[in-house]
Amino acid sequence: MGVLNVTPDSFSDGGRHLDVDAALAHARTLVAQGADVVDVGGESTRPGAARVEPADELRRVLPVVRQLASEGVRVSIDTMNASTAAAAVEAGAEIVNDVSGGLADVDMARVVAESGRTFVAMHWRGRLDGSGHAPSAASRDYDGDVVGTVVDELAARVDALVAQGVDPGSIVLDPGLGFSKVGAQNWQLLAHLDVLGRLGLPVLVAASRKRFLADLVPEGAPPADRDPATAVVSVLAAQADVWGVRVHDVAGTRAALDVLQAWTEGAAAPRRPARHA
Ligand code: PMM
Repeated sequence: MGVLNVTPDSFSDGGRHLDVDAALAHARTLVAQGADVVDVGGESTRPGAARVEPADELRRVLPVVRQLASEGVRVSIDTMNASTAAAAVEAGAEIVNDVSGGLADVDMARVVAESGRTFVAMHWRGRLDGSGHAPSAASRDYDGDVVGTVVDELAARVDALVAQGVDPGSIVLDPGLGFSKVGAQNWQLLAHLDVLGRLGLPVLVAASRKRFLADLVPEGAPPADRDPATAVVSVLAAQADVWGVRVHDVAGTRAALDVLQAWTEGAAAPRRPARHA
């Protein structure tokens, strides 16, 4: 899954048309590099980021979603707003990706249930204080077991979504790396993806360029310098049998996954019996 952020700071080349054209060009590059899905988002969810009016979000993402879908690209809409999700699905989006897992908008579950689309439900303890995204320090308290707690909270989310009519077969779970988690907690979640997998639903991993990878590169390095680390996470996540990885650098992750594929085929190739074990 390639990330396409259609926010003012991502394609800041002036007029709307240029923005849409630049977004489409980037999306096509992601597909050419091997993305199976393009995840289109119009609201930054970084801590401290201001909320975006649903109407503004929709203006940003809808032309992009519609055009990409018409070109046969599999589109995911990254939104916490049910109205945006509904319009994007109408325009051809096949996946709804909600970092709040349906918690931020009471109408999201209904929209997803009615659409029958795949729903990515991320683990979220976010707090929206009216003006923006404001995670509290308390939201990072997992009583000593981040893995068990996140899995329990996602299981409860699945139950609530299903009770609201969402087909359990359409749900993909995401541990929410970087959202109300400190560095080490992200690594614990990654190292125990199997525990999340025991809920029996597909898993999406979205580690790309996140803060917790910054410790692995020289201090002050730009976020794109986290791409090699992201690609390694993608390989390890693939080995843990996840459904998908959401990344900015599709080319790097694709190459890394191709290595894993070739390696796996090498391992499976027949050999003459018993010269070297
Ligand atoms: N992270 C961001 C945005 N959307 N969606 C899912 N499912 N999981 C995530 O962890 C996630 C997301 C953070 O913003 P970015 O676009 O800068 O990566």
